[in-house]
Amino acid sequence: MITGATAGFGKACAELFASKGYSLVITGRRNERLLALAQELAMNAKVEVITSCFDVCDEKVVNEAIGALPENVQSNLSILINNAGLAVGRGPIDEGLTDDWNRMIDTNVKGLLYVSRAVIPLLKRFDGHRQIINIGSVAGKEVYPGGNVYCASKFAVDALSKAMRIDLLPYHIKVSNIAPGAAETEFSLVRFKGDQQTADAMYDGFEPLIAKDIAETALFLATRPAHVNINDIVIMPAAQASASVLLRE
Ligand code: NDP
Ligand code: 8X3
Repeated sequence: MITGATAGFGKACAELFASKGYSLVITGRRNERLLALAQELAMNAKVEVITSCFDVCDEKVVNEAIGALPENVQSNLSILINNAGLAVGRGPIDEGLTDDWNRMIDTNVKGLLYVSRAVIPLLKRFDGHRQIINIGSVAGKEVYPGGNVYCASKFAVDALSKAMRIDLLPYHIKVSNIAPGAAETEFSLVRFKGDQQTADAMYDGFEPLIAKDIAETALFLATRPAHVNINDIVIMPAAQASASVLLRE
């Protein structure tokens, strides 16, 4: 199951995992994108693809959507990629908007929790490789100017990855955290509320990561031998040395 499969990392994960023969549950809020992707994957990769359209922020809807998955899917769910997330706004903390703060905390922290709690019982049922891959961020490792609440939400993902690894150890559920640096997806367009020029400027003068880089990382984590878990991986553009140090040429 991949949350946020309608764009960016989630979509690239869906494409790569399907190409390797994984059946998928793809989720997101934009149903037309989910349906188009499911059709494309089913045609090209010939795997079973189920779409489940829901907002991760809505606890009741999350529980209903996961509860409504077909029985054969519920009993065969082996990997959850907690990818759905966003930044909204970037600026000094005292100028922050409550609505932006709520959207980031509700999606990146509470949404990840709601989905995980609903899916973990299914992972426990699966007889085989069980794993949760959380998409954190370099913003969950270091803070940067104007990153405040987004960084806090990703620090929470980092903490939850560590906590899940402890709590789920008895159930042989591997837990991994991927912390990417700057990657060109729809992320900045969402962050800057549709301002394409500002979004594009984020990637000026250097070569950012692309979504496929993260999908390949997720696949690597999911295909380690049974006795190996990669706990945490920070993956950056070669031109980025830390959250706020970029070589723009
Ligand atoms: P995109 O904006 O391209 O994709 C985000 C995905 O999350 C979309 O599929 C969107 O689907 C989904 N999503 C957002 N909010 C919700 C919601 N409330 N309910 C369900 N799905 C939701 O961004 P990325 O692919 O870049 O981001 C993916 C993850 O990677 C995020 O957690 C982000 O914080 C993280 N990240 C991104 C980096 C970057 O530089 N791009 C770097 C480090 C981490 P829909 O709108 O259809 O609901
Ligand atoms: C997204 C990367 O550096 O814009 O998590 O916060 S950054």
